[in-house]
Amino acid sequence: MSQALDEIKIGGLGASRKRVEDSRFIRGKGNYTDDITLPGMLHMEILRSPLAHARIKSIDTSKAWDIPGVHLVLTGEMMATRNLAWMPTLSYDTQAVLATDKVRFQGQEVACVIADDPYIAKDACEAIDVDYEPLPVIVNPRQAVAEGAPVIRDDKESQAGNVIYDWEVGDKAGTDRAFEQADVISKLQLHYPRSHPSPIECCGSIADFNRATSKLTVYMTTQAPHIIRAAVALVAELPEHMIRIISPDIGGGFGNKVPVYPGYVCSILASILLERPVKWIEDKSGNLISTGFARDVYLDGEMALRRDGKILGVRIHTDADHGAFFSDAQPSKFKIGLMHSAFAAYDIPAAHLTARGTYSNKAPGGVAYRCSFRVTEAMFFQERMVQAAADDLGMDQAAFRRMNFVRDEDFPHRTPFGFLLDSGQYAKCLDVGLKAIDYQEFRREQAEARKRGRLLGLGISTMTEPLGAGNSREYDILGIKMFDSADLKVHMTGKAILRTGAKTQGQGHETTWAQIVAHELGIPAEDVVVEEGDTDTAPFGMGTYASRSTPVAGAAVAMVSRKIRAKARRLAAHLLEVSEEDVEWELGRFYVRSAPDRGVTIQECAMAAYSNMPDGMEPGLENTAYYDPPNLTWPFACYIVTVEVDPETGVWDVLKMVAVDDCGVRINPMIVEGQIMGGLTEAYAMANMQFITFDADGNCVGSNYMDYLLPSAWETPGFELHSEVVTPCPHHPIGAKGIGECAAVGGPAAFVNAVLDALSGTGVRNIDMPLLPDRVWEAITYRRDVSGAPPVRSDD
Ligand code: MCN
Ligand code: CUM
Repeated sequence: MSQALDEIKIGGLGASRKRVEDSRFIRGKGNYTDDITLPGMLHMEILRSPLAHARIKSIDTSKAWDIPGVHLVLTGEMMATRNLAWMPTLSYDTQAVLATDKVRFQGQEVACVIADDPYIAKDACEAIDVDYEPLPVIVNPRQAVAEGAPVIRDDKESQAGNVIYDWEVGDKAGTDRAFEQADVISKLQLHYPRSHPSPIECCGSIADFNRATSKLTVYMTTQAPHIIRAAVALVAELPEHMIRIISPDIGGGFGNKVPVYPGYVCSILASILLERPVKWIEDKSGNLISTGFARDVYLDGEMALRRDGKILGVRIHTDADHGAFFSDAQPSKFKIGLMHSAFAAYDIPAAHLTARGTYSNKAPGGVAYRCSFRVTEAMFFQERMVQAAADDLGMDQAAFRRMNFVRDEDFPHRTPFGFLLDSGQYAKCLDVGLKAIDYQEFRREQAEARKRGRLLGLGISTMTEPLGAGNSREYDILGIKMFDSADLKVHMTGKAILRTGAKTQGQGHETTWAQIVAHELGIPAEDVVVEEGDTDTAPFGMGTYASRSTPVAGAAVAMVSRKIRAKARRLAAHLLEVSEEDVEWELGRFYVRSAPDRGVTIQECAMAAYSNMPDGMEPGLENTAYYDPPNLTWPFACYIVTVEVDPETGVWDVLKMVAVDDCGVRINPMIVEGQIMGGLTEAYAMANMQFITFDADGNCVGSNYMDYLLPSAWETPGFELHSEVVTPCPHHPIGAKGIGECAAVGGPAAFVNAVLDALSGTGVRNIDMPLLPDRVWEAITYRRDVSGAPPVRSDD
């Protein structure tokens, strides 16, 4: 007689449980870095360079020191005396903390003032006199490698020009052969513009050095607190056990809060020097102009095709503009992130990728913005290229994809670049999408509308994405292996606290991790409190990015719960006075196999762990699991958009968008849908309106919300989501795959493909994002491709 609990009722796997964190967020009771005030706290502001490239002739801080309420003025020269003027980046480069010799991008940190309040500090920044000698400016890779180009990184002895790396992966000879055999060769070139994660909360930190205890506590906006602790220990040469990093509530990260920024370092040094807490909170333009840029790559590819539509091979070349410092957070084996995940969803015999990275006079870029290390660029190019190739062959978009997909029976599938795809049902996802958009009917309407001069278009984007950075054999950041952890303590009354090495920034870990515990142990989710982000209490982990939390930390949550269950089983056997082999488990309860009525609940086992354990058993019911995943997880998505383009104005409207996401088992379907809708909104923004670029002088266009547009509910189209395709991840303990970035990665190509489909027959192959009305209008009117690469043309 089964007494198993109803999993959905206890908030287990598959329950659309309301987010527990929202009860504080929607009441305005969140605890963000800027909400924290410590006794005696001072405030720091940063002086930034107005110029993109200039030699610093002198910095006069005397007037700033004279302002009442100013406690400290930091310059690069002072930082240098402590060996802190430069810091290492996550890609084995160096980055200026405060400029000493030159400024290398507009918005670069030049000096800091620490004062009684932020207003005094800001005024004092303005009182600092910096004498700059302007230098020629580089804003794109073409200029970077031009003859006679100024060397941006003349601080590095080994650096002759502006090239950071030349890198390649894949099979060159095999790919060349594929091209020799091709009936048709299809080509495409485009620029994926710089974009910015732009979380609502800017970056910030409060450093609190206590001389009496020698302990440094830093509250800060970081997605990876343990990595920061290691970085502070190594850079500032402080003992690691005397450093405590606390990431409180984070108002959105989206990748912006992975890197180490100069502001963090300066606030730490200031607190050490002044022996008082020092708070730095970035302002919006500081955030937009200097932190966490993504993309900015030029992609140039070609596809070898057989007449019947079979893809024989692909070549891709990327030119990446990294800005003044190469600071990408990415696995150290790869120079251009996981760009070589491009075309993974398609069964392609041969592929070759070359990549060149260059410096420019722009803020350090290459941070992943809602993308697992350059996957966004890879999938965007893939889906634009696939559309172009189908068009060149005169083939149907959907049929071309279906013909080339990796088939269900071919998993695990090795891509030509070496990734191992775990599982998927690609054709099924596509079919669900085509049905939902009513594909044949739309094509008929489109042809009808054409006759009357109306431009309708349909864009498809289908992709699989590598999510969940680990396994430790292949993935590391600065040599630190990528795994993650969970620590579960079950108290005697059966309530529990769970901590992981991940760090939620809005994804809802406090809700979903408890659901995994509920699924594994039958402890109701509401009885499990989840805590992340404090290095003094959380087990070591690599943090949250690359949608790695569910694939790695989430797996650790399942594994630690299973360890707890194993001990609880021994306690149950003791309580039931039978041997362990005679004990069976059902959700929340152990029972005697031969007498199912005789059982004990997990809560009774918890009580026994503290009050009635068998002789020789270690008391308590706690454990920790470190999880090193065997592979990445490979979710699949099919996004289809229909649009109407106004030929008079170039304005385009979304008629309908459908999204079919297969992320394996969904822990919390409502949260997954929220992740998809948020990602599609960002995808729409990138395709339609977001514009961070640079004029010829290196002035950043888009350092404010008048120029860099965030879509509101008013602009954002409706999305129709489909969840019927579920391919459990074969190597994840609960079958889940990551989802946090899929829609932002796969979405943009669907919009762009739709607009270009509306323009089919005009000869226009490409319009660079964002597809602003004037660009679309120009393409329609002059029947030519439109590039958005900097310098922006208005300043040509
Ligand atoms: N989930 C689930 N079932 C699955 C997969 C995920 O229920 N099969 C749930 C997870 O438990 C988690 C959420 O969905 O609550 C996202 O999970 P996952 O895909 O593991 O991604 P992460 O938690 O690692 O989040 C990182 C990802 C990244 S890298 C960016 S960038 C991004 C994103 O999440 N930044 C975000 N989504 C964001 N959402 C918000 N609100 N704020 C951000 O800063
Ligand atoms: Cu890639 S942006 Mo997220 O990985 O934090």
